Amino acid sequence: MCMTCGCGTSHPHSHEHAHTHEHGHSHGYTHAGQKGRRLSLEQDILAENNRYAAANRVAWRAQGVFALNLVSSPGSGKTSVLVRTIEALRGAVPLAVIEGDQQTDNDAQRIHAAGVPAIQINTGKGCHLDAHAVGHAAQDLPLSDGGLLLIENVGNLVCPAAFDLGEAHKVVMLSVTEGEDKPIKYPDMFAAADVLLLNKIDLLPYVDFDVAQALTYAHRINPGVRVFQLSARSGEGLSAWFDWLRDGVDSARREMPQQSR
Ligand SMILES: Nc1nc2c(ncn2[C@@H]2O[C@H](COP(=O)(O)OP(=O)(O)OP(=O)(O)O)[C@@H](O)[C@H]2O)c(=O)[nH]1
Ligand SMILES: [Mg+2]
Repeated sequence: MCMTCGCGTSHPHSHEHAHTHEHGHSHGYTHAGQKGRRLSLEQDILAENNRYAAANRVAWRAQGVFALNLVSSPGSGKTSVLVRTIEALRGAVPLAVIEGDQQTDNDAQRIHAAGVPAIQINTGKGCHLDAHAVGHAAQDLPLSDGGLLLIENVGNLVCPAAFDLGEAHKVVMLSVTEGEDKPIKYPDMFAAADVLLLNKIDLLPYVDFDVAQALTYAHRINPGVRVFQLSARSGEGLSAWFDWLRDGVDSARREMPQQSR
């Protein structure tokens, strides 16, 4: 079990054991003695994840691969935007996708149907991808140098914030059906992301969602976050997102070390 977020992820080489209380009931607080142990386990797990993430980052930089980690709550439209992105860039940019979900390979099938190689990582009880599993999946994917690697994380606005996968950028998605207060309720995720995709803007006439307020909250948490307002349904706003992706791919290719070319 992952002690960092309390989920059921089995992190490689972590050796923590379930602790049972003799009085046989669970409660929401931690005994003082356990607190130090829990903190050090969290640090170990994150440090180990960071080592794998650093190795992924080195490998992807050497290959000129532009890697993005897409995060949001369940159902914001991550896969829908990925399918639209594939339809727009396929043929012009080498593409591959890693899909994270607790169960099913539904999303990987949607990506395959769009004509791009995809690997599904099922996390079981885990609520986020980790750098070790993603590194292995990336090695198994056919992706040419200078390509775009899109990683869809498990739908969850909390746990994926702490786990670097080696990506160039975290991209957080918020849809207009979720409420404008999400950036201040889940600040870690919005602080960790370089890009915010505000999706489902086709629904704005039908929902109470204050775009200006949402963006004020997002910029309060993360003043530098880059925002794209878009709709995977209508296509509105997608071209600016595609341009940003093309620029990122071009930069990753330019920064590729000479000896790897
Ligand atoms: N109206 C509207 N619906 C959308 C849009 N984008 C996605 N949807 C719908 O939202 C639902 C969820 O979309 P997905 O793409 O599966 O969302 P997801 O974030 O990948 O979901 P998980 O992988 O389960 O976290 C589907 O019914 C989509 O058709 C959009 O821009 N507008
Ligand atoms: Mg999805």
